[in-house]
Parts: sequence; structure tokens; C-alpha cells
Amino acid sequence: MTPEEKFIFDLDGYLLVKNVLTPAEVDDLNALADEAWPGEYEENGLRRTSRISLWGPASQNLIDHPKALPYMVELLGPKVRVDHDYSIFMRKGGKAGRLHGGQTMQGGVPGDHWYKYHDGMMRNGLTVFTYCLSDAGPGDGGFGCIPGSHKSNFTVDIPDGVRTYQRTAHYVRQVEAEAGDLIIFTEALVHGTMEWTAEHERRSLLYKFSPGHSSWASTYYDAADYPNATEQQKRMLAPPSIGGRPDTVETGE
Ligand SMILES: O=C(O)CCC(=O)C(=O)O
Repeated sequence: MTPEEKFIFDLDGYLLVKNVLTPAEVDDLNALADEAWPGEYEENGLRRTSRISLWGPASQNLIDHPKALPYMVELLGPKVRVDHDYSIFMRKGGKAGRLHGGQTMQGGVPGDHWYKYHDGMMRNGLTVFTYCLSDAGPGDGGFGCIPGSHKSNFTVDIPDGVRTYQRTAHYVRQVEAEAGDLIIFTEALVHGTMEWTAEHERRSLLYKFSPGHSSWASTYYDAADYPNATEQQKRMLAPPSIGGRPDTVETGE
């Protein structure tokens, strides 16, 4: 991560990284999605499915995409592991999910998401890497958040009408992105899905990562499901632990 990227992530709680996927990778992933997950929209105009990393080589590569991996290590530590993955596809009018996340739950009790800074180092609990397979222009909807809210002490006071997008507020931002871009955000950030208003489909692939010692999901990956996994992917897929866990990226030291 560049010094400016670190500044932005610490400031906003999310980061947009441009052109992480080449146009050819975007095309491959879109074709793979069409093949592995054809289907119709339900009335709410939103489709979701999990374990997309099993679709094929192109989606398995997103577990440790070489351009994304340095961000994972910087933000989650050397023993970063993949926690769970899923897709969100939306068509025009696709309905939103309320703003959620943050370090405190809505009841005011401490939540399970966290962001910490110490001595030049950032660390996060569950952190999301969203690969954009379609553009999200101004006003299109899709991923939205309250920049900086990962450090807010008053998220309990965010009005319900703002969380449900009934009322617009200047502090809520729809994040604009283009196909091939990567949106990285900590779940300690207050965030959610905004209604999709564009004519074209929203296509996002979400890979979520945890530090080596923790899991958000109640089930773990089984590396046997990925017969062609590289040694690095096997380390990434391993269930949570710290004792004896090797660093995810081998340094050869
Ligand atoms: O990308 C989105 O639509 C939001 C995803 C979300 O709410 C989450 O990851 O918890």
C-alpha cells in the first residue's frame, strides 16, 4: 500500500483501488458467473449466492489475487485468511440493505467488527474485498457507506431513516467504481447496499478476510474442495488458529 492509500483507508475506512482486474479478467469472471450461476431475479431485484470461489479457476484466483494480496497482509496481518465469499448481482430497482456494521451495534453494545491503529500499523477484523464486474456511476447505487464511521463513537445515533435511505444525509456516500476496480472496506465501517438505479446490472464479487486467529463465518473452508489450490491458497483457506500457523505469504526466511 502506498503511504497515500494508508492515509485514505485510515481516514475513510475504505479504499478504491483502480484497475485491479484487467478487462480480460473481468470478461472471464462475467462469463464464469453466467455459466456457473445462471438464474432469474426474484421480486426484490437482488441475487446473492455464496462460495463463488468454487465456480472455477478465475474465481478461485480472487482468494489471493496478486494485486490484492499486499492489501490483505497490510490490513489484516501476515496470517490473513479467507473467511467467506459471495456475489451480489442487482438489476434496476434492486432493493437495498440498510446501513449496518460499525464498531458498536445498534443497541449500543460493542460489536464484533473492529479497526485498530498502533505504531504505524493498521489492523482490522472482518474486511471485504469487492471486485467490481460492472460500473457504478454517480447515483447508480450499490455499495454505500459513511466514510470515517469506523472510528465513530456515536454510530448508535445514526437515525433509522438514514440507515434505511428514507432520508438522505450528506455523510452517506455511494462509492463510484468501474468494472475491474476493487473496493476494500473494513466491516467496522457503517456500510450497506443502496438501491440499484442503473439500466445495466450490478455485478460484484465479495471476498471477506479475517486475521489468522478469528472467523466471522460459522463454517470454514475445506481445502479438499479446491483440488488445484496452490500452497498459498491452502494457507489462506485453513481454519482459524495462530499457534503454528505459517505466514500466508511465504517470505523464504
Ligand atoms: O456491496 C454491498 O452492497 C454491501 C455489502 C455488505 O453490506 C456487506 O458486505 O456487509
